[in-house]
Amino acid sequence: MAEDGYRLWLRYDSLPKQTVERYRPHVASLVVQGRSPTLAAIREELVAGLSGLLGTKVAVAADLDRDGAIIVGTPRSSPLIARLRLDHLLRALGPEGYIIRSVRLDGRRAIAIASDGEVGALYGAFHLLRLMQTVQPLDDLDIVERPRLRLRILNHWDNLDGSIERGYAGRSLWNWSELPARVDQRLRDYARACASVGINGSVLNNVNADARILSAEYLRKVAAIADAFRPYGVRVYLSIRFSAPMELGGLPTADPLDPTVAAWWRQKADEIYSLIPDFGGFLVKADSEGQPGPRTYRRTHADGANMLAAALAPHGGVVMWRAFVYDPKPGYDRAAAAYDSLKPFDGKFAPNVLLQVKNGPIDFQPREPFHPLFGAMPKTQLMPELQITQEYLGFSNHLVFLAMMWREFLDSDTYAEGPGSTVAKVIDGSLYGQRLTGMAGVANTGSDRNWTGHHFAQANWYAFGRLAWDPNLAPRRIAEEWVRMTFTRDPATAERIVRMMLESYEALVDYMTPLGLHHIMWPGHHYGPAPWWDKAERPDWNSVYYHRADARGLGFDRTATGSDAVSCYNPPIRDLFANIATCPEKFLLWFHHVPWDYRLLSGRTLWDELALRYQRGVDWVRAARKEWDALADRIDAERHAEVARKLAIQERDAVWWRDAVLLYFQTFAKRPLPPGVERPA
Ligand code: GCW
Repeated sequence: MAEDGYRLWLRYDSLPKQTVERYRPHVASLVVQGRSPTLAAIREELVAGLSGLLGTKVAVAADLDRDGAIIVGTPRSSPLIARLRLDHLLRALGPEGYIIRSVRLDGRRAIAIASDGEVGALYGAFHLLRLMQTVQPLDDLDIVERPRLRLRILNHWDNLDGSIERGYAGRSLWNWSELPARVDQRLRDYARACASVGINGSVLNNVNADARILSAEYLRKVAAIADAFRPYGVRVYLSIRFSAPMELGGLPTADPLDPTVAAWWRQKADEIYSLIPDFGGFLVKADSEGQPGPRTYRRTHADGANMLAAALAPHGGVVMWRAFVYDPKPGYDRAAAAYDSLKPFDGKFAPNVLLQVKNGPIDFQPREPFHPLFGAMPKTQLMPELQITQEYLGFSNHLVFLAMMWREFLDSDTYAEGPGSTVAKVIDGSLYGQRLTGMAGVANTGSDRNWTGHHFAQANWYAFGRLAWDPNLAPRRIAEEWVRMTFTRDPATAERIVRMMLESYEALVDYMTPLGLHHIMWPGHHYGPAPWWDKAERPDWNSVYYHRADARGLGFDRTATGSDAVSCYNPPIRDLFANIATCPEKFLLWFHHVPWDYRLLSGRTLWDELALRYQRGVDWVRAARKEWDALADRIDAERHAEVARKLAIQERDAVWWRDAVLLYFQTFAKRPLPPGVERPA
């Protein structure tokens, strides 16, 4: 089999002989009673997985006829599962939760995978396969799982012409011209991959939405995709264009308080649900970067969101209203813009609305402090939006394991209700009892054979799913699982790759935007450095707006002497950020304009430290290349070579970043590069 990466982490290549011997008594047959598309998917996955891993075809039985069966299902689908009397517990875990337990039935040993819902049973099946793929013991299993967040959703920024905004792995997976007549097999594999990590929703189209997605013609295509995803528990959602009633419906207005507009949306919702009974809902980018919205009619975000929510509510759909709004006005700081526009609406959104907020207040930078809205809207259902695709992080050319960034974000303490009010607790409902919870990730998938362009970018798709399932998971654990499933089961080799992944995030921050720098990428495409950029149509699309370098120093003063955006945070974190002496150095230039000779914790001046960080980033990439080269005989040749070629690009880019940024800032700092920092060639 060509190792082209198509199988992602769902590679079921045979285990070493000893392991097979150990597993065989536990996996003698498979009993999935009942009939439904999801039960069929469970059977298919387990037959492929178990047969592949054990190297012999697993027996499929109708009943418990021997020792060592795997029985899977719900109390309703499977009389065997019903006999375990787990109903009470299963109901408490919900239709997506599951139990995997070693049991005895009629004196026979078995492993039961039980859930109150068929999709939960499917998740349990993937969990069992993961145990085997990562060579865990199967004796005395007693696993109880349930997702901590309800909506675990990929956002595809896919356009109807097949291009993908910020997509670096080929074209869209949705072939609109073939649909609905032909549904690519790949869509099923996409849904399998999503289900294997618990992702249960997919927004198919770009938030910069084309109104035509809601036309009758496209809805039929969308319905065909929904049919393909349904067995795997992946619901379909759509991004809508707020002005669609005008563009599609021919109405003279899209005013959310106009009854004809509301009626148009209600009818549209009815039409959608008649085709897709389990349709998830709408994602909305309104009044942002030129997109239409309620503001045109002097209406508010709440007016807009609630009107759409009312259309979806009778069908159980939700509205994910994006908080990515930032309109320049005099004295404005983009880092406070969304906070200023949305905080006043806390408590004003309908029960089926979630406010979808990016992790940081600017825009998916390599490192940002958490978005202050997470500590400011106790009466609003907040849902973070993470970016899996690496718009500002080297596209699909750089190896960077994003779970590290997401962990930092989720662990951030908002202090909204005193210490320990972490973002994770805000969004999982434990702090405010938020009922509808969720997490969105802007997808990095495309038509490339390996789905994500870089083999290691698959790990970010995987990590997003795992963290949406459980926002408390440790990046190390996620990386270990993924590496063992995807690259190697050899513990020593796996450990070396895991270490690379865990270090990669800080290294990328070092060579791109250390010490709190941000948004100094090339304008438009956002690849590579352009700290000098000052020609954009809006000031806040210029690099110079963000770094504010001058003869005195570097960084954006967001304290009271500057924009005061720091006051969006709660005390004491606000005061910690606001004080240059206590501000974590990773956010120093985010909150402060710092003199070039200011001493950092290392005892070095800002200028020297900055230069050394860039060098450290470059050094890491060089070391990573060596480390990867040393693994050549442990990884299949094809994937090894492909990753090696990407690492070479990463080194080129790290050097480019270091040289461009340092040479540019040196024109202000007028200081020599410290020893240990290479002179640009
Ligand atoms: O990150 C920025 C991107 C835009 C994107 C926008 C958004 C979809 O540069 O391409 O548009 O954010 O999140 O709406």
